[in-house]
Amino acid sequence: MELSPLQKARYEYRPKLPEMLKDDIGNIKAVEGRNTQSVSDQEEIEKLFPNTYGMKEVAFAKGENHAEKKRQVVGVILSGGQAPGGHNVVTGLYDALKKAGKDNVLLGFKNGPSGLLEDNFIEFDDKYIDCYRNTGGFDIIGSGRTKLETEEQFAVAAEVCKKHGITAIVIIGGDDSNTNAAVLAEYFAKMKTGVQVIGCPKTIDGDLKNDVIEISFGFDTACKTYSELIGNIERDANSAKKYWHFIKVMGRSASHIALECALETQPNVCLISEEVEEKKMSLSAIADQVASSVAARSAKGDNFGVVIIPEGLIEFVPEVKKLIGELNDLMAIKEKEFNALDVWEDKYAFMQKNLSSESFAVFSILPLDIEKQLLMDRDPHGNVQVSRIETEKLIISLVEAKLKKMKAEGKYNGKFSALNHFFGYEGRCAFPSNFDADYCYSLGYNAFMLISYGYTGYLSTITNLSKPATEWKAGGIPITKMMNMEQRHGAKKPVIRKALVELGGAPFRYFSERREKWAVETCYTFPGAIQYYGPASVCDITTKTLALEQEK
Ligand code: FBP
Repeated sequence: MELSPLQKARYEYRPKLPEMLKDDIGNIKAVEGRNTQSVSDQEEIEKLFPNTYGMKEVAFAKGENHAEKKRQVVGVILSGGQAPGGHNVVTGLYDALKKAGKDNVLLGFKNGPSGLLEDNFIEFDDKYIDCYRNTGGFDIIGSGRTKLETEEQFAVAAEVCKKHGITAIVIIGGDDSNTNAAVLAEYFAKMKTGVQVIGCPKTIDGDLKNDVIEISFGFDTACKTYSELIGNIERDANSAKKYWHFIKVMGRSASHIALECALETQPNVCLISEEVEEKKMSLSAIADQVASSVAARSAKGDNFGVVIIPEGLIEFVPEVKKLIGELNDLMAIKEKEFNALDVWEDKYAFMQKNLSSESFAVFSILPLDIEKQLLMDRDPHGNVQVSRIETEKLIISLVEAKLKKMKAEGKYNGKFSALNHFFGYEGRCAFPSNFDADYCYSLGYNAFMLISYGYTGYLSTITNLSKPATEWKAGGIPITKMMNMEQRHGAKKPVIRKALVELGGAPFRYFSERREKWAVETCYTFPGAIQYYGPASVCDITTKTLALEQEK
């Protein structure tokens, strides 16, 4: 494989570890804290996890290692969407495991959780691992979205583990994958397989966070990648002074990415889905908000601007949420009947017949392309795939209609020429920033420490992240601590609570206190490309979201 100069240089980068993990593994001790309980629904969750509920928080510190010494055969799985730094979780895990014992083995299950069920893996060695250090992507073993959730699957997984003498499985995933990791850990404990399960918090979306997970890995790099591009577009807009750019950024549900990009680049408008839901804003109200910025800037002679739109927006607009809910249910029951229809007119008539009159009214005013996108294949959970809906084009068409009306009423007399962009996949496999490279390596290294001390059903945690890496703290938290009961596909299930943008939180407050000015004036800021070499003040900074959340 031919290597780029940066790739070669990044192979040499030595990720920073928290101080307590730097020592010889023989000098790292586990210190147990308080017993834990789930964030809510304690009784129900305790009943569902009799073997793994209520376990203690763990912190690592310098001191004599009192773990039982045994040969470890660990299997690792990358689950769900790619996130920068995933390779470093694997390399950190590998390095710790080999440091603890040369005959320890790391197996990588291929293409996500299905690799475990299909007994499809590779055994890592130094040569293979060294080709993936500090690089983006999940191509070291591939990823996938197969869910590990049924007893039949768990039984197959137990067989595969037994066959290879596997002592622990590390699942690198988001909220759903780590929920499944907890269920698998409980099953392995109940069946006395002796196989431990440890999770690592991954997702660019940033919605796997709580009082013990300060940030999920990949969020930092993905936001910096999108912010670089948005800053470049802002500069282009301010140079040419002739386009309004509508930029959708990824984030399946939560608007953390959109908000962080707005804090980095100060666009004219950034929509926040959680606010749209809270204020029950209709599509028309959203279009009004954008159109008023366009009109105010135009009145000053500025017929250009930048709008950031979170990927999940339309699912938070009450009227569209209702429509999507009905469509998901309809597709779950009548998908075959619908797919048998060839021409659009018949599909449209099918909708008219099967949707409620309110939802059909919303459906019928959407542009044709959006109507078609809403009817595309569902994801494995039966949900609409929002990354494939061109919300940015929908907003442009709604704003165009508003401005036309305003022009007719003599309230606007500018020029509106709009361009659309979608930044999502561009950021998921970028070379991890120094922050993500260090954080991920530490998460993987620390996952091995949890394994060596015999813990199961834990998530690897690295905290104090707004401080330099040497001051970071390493530990573990029982996954059940983060759970509550939620209605999922017609049944109540124990799940890790998804963290949406908090409207009372410091990042949103910072944004909302400034956005009126940004809407009218040109206040753009240009973060530029991620820097890997140079002063720490440029290379090691984390996100504004984390800095604001941890500001005391
Ligand atoms: P994860 O939650 O699995 O990390 O994935 C997040 C994400 O990148 C979302 O932002 C996006 O909506 C989705 O994946 C896209 O999924 P796919 O890769 O299947 O197109």
